[in-house]
Amino acid sequence: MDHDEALTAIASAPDARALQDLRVRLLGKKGAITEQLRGLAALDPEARRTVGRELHERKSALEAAIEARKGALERAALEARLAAERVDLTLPGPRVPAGGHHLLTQVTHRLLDVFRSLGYDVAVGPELEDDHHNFEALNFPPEHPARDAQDTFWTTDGRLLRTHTSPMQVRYMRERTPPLKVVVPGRVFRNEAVDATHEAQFHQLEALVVGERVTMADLRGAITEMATALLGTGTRTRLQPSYFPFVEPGAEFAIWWTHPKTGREEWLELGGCGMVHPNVFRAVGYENVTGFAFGFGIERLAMVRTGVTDIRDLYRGDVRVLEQFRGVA
Ligand code: FA5
Repeated sequence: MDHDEALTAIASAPDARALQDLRVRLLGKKGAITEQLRGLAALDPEARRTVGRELHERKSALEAAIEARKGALERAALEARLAAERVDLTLPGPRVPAGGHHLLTQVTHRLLDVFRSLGYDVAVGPELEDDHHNFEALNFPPEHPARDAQDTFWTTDGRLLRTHTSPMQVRYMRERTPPLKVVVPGRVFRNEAVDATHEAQFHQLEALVVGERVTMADLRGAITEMATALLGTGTRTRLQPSYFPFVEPGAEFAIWWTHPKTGREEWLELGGCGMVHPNVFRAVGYENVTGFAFGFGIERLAMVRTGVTDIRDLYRGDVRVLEQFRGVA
């Protein structure tokens, strides 16, 4: 290979390995140029100078060509890699699925909207309660059989997970002076044999109104207004006598509605209500006032509105169940 052929071979070496082979063949210990340089020794001084200069020039030219080709190959490799790894910043990003509120949260928000629009304050209370607020001050004396209906979980220091939202009646009244109107949403607990309609933890909404000459008619009106706001004008409500130690008289209330699945019209029993018992007012130091209270299960309302038949489905955390209820309440 003469000098020009060598330069052409270098300039068209397809990759680093081919280039390295050429370097060895031309400039290595046994390379063509090296051999020729070694041959200089046999020449006379005059020829050695001219041939030697020429050989060194060629050697430098070959080295420069090899470096240039090496640089070109490296640049080409880098460009190929950049092209392969190219990111198109104008592509739309991966879709993040939009979250949503749990059905129970939606129903709770809807209820709070209704009561706020009726002028009620919204308050929340502790889930870990004491016997005094959950029972005593609500006129459940120790050993009273009504306690059995609300068996719950106790801590070793004698406190308990509240069985209903009614203890907030006591806490709220102690912190205010009448007149007052408040609703209390919250989680409650019972030592329950769990089945399709009973969970060991569920949610209630409590309402309490206290003032001068608050009557049972006001209670009826408040329940009807809530039912109307939820289900539309003309919704009928019903009170049936019942017993809770902290109200007298006490009742269960129901609303007349059309079941969304069966299409049947029927009474939907929601919860308990009544006029605040004088012993409860005594416990919070209120005099010369009357009031009403009602409380009901939020799961119950959510289930009948959506056709969920097993309360446990609301707590399984299975998105296939829950995502059916985006924006239903
Ligand atoms: C009470 O808890 C009273 N505090 C309600 C009340 C408030 C009466 C103010 C008078 C004045 P009761 O134990 O009936 O009442 O429960 C009320 C509602 O909670 C029931 O109607 C039902 O809808 C719901 N509920 C009760 N137990 C469970 C349970 N284990 N799982 C799901 N929901 C339940």
